[in-house]
Amino acid sequence: MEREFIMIKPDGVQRGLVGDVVKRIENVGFKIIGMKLLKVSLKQAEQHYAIHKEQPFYDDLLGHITCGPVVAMVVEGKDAVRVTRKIVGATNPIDAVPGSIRGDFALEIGRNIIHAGDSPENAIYEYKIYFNEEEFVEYNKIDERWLYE
Ligand code: D4T
Repeated sequence: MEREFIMIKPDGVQRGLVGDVVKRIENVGFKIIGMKLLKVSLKQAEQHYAIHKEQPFYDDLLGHITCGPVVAMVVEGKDAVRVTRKIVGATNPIDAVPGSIRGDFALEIGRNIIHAGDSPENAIYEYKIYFNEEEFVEYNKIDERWLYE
């Protein structure tokens, strides 16, 4: 099973959207194996967004992700990265289709509610910034035999 890293950003937490986001991730059948509320440190933010270091929006990105609590999650499931990215929707909410999280809840690219790893490798890189392997809880979900052939 693939793992995906998801973060509900400070705008999502402040707007009371934690439940809506988690519901959509659970609905599709993914298993939550790690979940925490935390305030991202500058060091964590720099690691997380290292790839965007040269971008003009980098400072705003760091400022926003560190400005208040976030909810960090790791989920497991079949094609977890590709499916989560579909549930999340396009980076710019203008392009995110209705029915996706960003399409339904966001208007601006710098306030797009949620982050999700864009490849299995990046998801692992990112969740290691926020979680130790020992924090993950392995268990069987009762619907697994009905979700998977
Ligand atoms: P994240 O990483 O938040 O899941 O977003 P995406 O994977 O969908 O998009 P991204 O890495 O290209 O962008 C990271 C983050 O930067 C913000 N952003 C992006 C911004 O504020 N202005 C911009 O022009 C771009 C391209 C939004 C998401």
